[in-house]
Parts: sequence; structure tokens; C-alpha cells
Amino acid sequence: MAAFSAATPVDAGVLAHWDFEESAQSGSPDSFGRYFVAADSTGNYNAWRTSTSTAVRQDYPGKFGDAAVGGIRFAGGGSTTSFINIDPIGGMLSGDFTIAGWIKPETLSNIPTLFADWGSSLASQSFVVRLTKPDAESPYGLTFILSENGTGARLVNGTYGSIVTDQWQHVAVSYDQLGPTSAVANWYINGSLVGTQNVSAASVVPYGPAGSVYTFARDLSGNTYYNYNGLMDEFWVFDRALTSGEIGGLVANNLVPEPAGLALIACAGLCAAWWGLGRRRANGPLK
Ligand SMILES: [Ca+2]
Ligand SMILES: [Ca+2]
Repeated sequence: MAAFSAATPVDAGVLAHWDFEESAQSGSPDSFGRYFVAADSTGNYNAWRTSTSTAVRQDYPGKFGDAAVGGIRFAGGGSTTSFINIDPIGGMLSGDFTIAGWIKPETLSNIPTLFADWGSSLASQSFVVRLTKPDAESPYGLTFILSENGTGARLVNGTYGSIVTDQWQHVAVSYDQLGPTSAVANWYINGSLVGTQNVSAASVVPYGPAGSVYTFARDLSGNTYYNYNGLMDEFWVFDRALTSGEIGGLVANNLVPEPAGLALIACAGLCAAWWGLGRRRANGPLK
């Protein structure tokens, strides 16, 4: 457990991380009638279900970790129990964030949802990360939808890149508020930037945790044909927009580098003179 979390820097901004190293889900409900499925390394957002059906299984391989049981499988295919839930992540949707994880789809049909705020309609979902085939000629791509707090208007809505079946692929989306009225969203597949949207709105603050639950592998109420079919592994949520280099670190070794700015912050007092000299050498005299 948490073998791949141990080296994560404390300042990396991790809000949640599920490594799915469990080999089975709990057969006994907790006091809320929920069955434990997967631990979050922060301890705050353990994933649970409302049943023990075999539509979700922990005895499947992942991308990282145990070779036999290091991932999780969702049956999809119209199953009404093929999903896992977590409590809404406070701090995720009031500002910058990144969602990243590994997927290995078994089938691709309809609009498989990977991770979303589970609302009663698309309009009531604060965020959705799913797979979409935009038209008959295009491959399935990575979709990211994010709604504005207060109005529900779309801040972000797009599908980019190419997703295939039967291969592990790393998917990530980030949201970076540049100012009160501007932001930028990025889509990554296997560490490569595949899409960017510049956001301009009266307020670029996304919904807070609007739903009663966040959910993996399930979309809206009743729309079981939106359930994802396949494997997942190593999903992370961060409270900031990771750089492409940091996302590359997740792809290469499932590790998160220390944010680049923190070294300077940490030595701000002692290093001010040194940093000033460095800048002078690099850029000419400071004004
Ligand atoms: Ca597992
Ligand atoms: Ca794993």
C-alpha cells in the first residue's frame, strides 16, 4: 500500500491519490451502508460503493504496483453497479487543479465517463472527464468539461487526442486560473499536450463541490451506457495545474516532482543575494 506515494513531496499539492493496490473490496458495509473499495493516500477520500456486485473488481493488474492486483476493473456495459464513489473533494474546484490517471479501455462505445461530479444532468455536473468520439471519422479522444460557479455556463468543453482499446494510456487535464477573468485548460495524453483552451469569462472560478458524490466510471443518473468499461490505475488529484514536466514524471514513474518555485520560496531570505547575482549575470543589471 502507498508504495508509490512515499516519495511524493509534501508540497506537491496532492488532494487525493488512489493506487488501487487492494486485491478485493470490503464485503462488510460501514455505518453508512457503504462498502470500502479503494484507499486514498491522504486518507480523506477513500472510494466506496453501495453494493458488492462484481461489476467492480480489484483483482486486476494496473500500470504501477502489484503485477496481479495493482489496478481496478469496471465492467461497464450497461451495468447499474459499475462505478465507485468518493466524497466531493473540497479545495479541488475553487481554483486551479489537475486530474491525472491511467486507463486501459476494453471497449469504447457511447461516451464513457472516467471521473466526474455525479449530477442529475450534465448541466448540474461541475466537472466531467470522459471519452468521446466527436464524429464518425474521428477516434475517441479525451473530453474535459468544466462549469462556471453560479451560472453553470461552460468554462471549458473540448475533446482532443486519440484513445484506443487494450493499451494503458495516461490521461490528464489541468485548469490554471491566470487572473479573475482568464484561465487556461490543458489536455494531456501519455504526457504529451494534445489540447489547450484559453478561458475568458466574467468569473473563471469553477463550481465548488456541487454534487453529493464524485464518481469514477459512471455518468448521469440512469445513463448506464455512459459507464466506462476497462481498467484504471493511479489516479491523482492536485490543487494546482501541474506543468507538462510534472505530468511527464507521473507518466514515467508515477512520482510527482517538487514544484519548481518552492526551492526559491524556501530560501527566500538566505538566497536573495545569491538569486539577485544570478539574475544579474543572466539578464543584465536589475532595475
Ligand atoms: Ca487492485
Ligand atoms: Ca496501482
